[in-house]
Amino acid sequence: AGEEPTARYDVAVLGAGFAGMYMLHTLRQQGWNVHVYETGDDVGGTWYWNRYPGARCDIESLYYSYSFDEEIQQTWEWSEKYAPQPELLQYAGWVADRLDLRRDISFNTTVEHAVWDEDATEWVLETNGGDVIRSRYLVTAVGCLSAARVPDFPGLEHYQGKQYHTSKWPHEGVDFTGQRVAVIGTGSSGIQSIPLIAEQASQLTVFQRTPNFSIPAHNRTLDPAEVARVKADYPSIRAELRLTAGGMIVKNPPTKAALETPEDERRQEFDSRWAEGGLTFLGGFTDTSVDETANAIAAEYVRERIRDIVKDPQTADLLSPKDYPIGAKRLCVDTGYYDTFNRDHVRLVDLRSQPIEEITATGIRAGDEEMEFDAIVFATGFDAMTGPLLKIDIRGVDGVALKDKWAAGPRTYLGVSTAGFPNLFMITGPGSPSVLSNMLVSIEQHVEWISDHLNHLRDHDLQRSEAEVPAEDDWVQHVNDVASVTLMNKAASWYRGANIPGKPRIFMPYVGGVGNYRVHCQKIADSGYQGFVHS
Ligand code: NA7
Repeated sequence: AGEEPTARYDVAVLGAGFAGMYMLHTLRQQGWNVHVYETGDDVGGTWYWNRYPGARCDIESLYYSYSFDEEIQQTWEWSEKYAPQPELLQYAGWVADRLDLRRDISFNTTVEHAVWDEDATEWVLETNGGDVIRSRYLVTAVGCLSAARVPDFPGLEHYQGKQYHTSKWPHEGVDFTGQRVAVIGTGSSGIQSIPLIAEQASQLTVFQRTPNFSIPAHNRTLDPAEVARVKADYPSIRAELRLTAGGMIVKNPPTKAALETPEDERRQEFDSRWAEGGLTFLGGFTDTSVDETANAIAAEYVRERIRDIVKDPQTADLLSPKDYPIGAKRLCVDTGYYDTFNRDHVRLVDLRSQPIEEITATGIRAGDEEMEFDAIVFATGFDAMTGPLLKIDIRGVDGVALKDKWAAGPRTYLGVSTAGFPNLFMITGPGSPSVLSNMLVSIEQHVEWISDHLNHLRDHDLQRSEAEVPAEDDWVQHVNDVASVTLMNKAASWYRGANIPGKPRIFMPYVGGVGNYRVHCQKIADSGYQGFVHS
């Protein structure tokens, strides 16, 4: 810590995705000396990394976009209902140009260590290039799904073919024409990429451990009249979104319970939501996310649709989730996923009956069967929420490592700070709604709340802010309590760390809704930041 720093800032921000970009802009406008460190060679975060075929947002583009700048939201033109990855990346770049963000971002730079220096009331950061940076405040904008994970299949190192992880996709793209391709994993990334990989591959084998519920996207080009209507009404729509549960527009929000609705009417409701498509499929009834019987009715409806689409009954059955409630994992949104399994050159391998024993030099041995592949695509997900933070060696008061403090699961106050780590603020951290919401809504709220907090400190001539343990304990308890009244705890999901062997099983995001969360955070701010010690 005695080393001469390469640079000194008021605020260092880690990550130049939508969160880091807005954090930089906001603080810079408010007169802070702020700098961003980004591993990639440009802005965009999630949309910079996830370049696999079919990568697309599952929130409608008109709402998955910044709302803080009227000119930005009026000027940018979205082409489709659900924006494809290249367009989202282009949007991020365009915003960075307009706001001249890149001049305060160091690209190709990863902060590997962040050590709190109590005497100086500063963070001391060290990058992969060996630069040492001192900053009073540290804001993480590292995302929730950015620590990619390839399971350690035996023999992986011997494989001679090409291998890809969906979130580390080559920038030049991949041509699978004429190749025998394996895709391992059937989460959103698998479900979006499989139909497109099938278009090219001569043979496609999908390795599924757990089937997901997927709802058709019914993606389409946006109708200019609809865009004009939304844009004319943006301020009020955005204000409304901020107070919803998920930061999404739910058409005809639910007024009735599925269990109290006659069967034909219930079916009509599901039919119309299926025809509309997308994440709000479960938005028809008040009880599907809390009542197991109501939930089972919705789940059976989707299984029926799968049986309608997939011609081979055994494949249809394997693709049908049966052992967890619908919605307990984020719904997938697809274009032609189930139908892809009707193609002669596409095969589904069920890992429950035929587990992967080994990756060989030429392919995969599953059960007793040895298969050859020219390429393996790992659509195996992420070490979610805590992974991106714990990749960084963060040490707080008395040198305590964040990974040790969180050994039994993440503990935060409001999802934004953690006791023992003063002047560290997390955007979309564990304990915040983040991954359960429209990320842009969550990001804007966090950025504004954090900057208000920093401005409060500056205005009162204070330099140090730390969450108190009792406030943190209460928040962790509250996050658990609200999760336990839903059915969200009933699936082995990455929300609970269940995809990573040995990771503590704690429900990480806050299910109370972005609206309630926002009101609560505002109350804390208005109280002069109750639960924080300022000095
Ligand atoms: P997900 O949703 O975590 O999906 C990962 C998939 O990989 C899932 O089907 C997993 O099966 C499978 N997986 C993980 N580990 C293994 C092993 N060891 N063997 C076989 N299969 C495995 O990640 P995505 O990238 O698809 O999507 C992440 C989020 O991005 C998504 O929720 C949206 O919010 C956007 P499992 O279910 O664990 O049995």
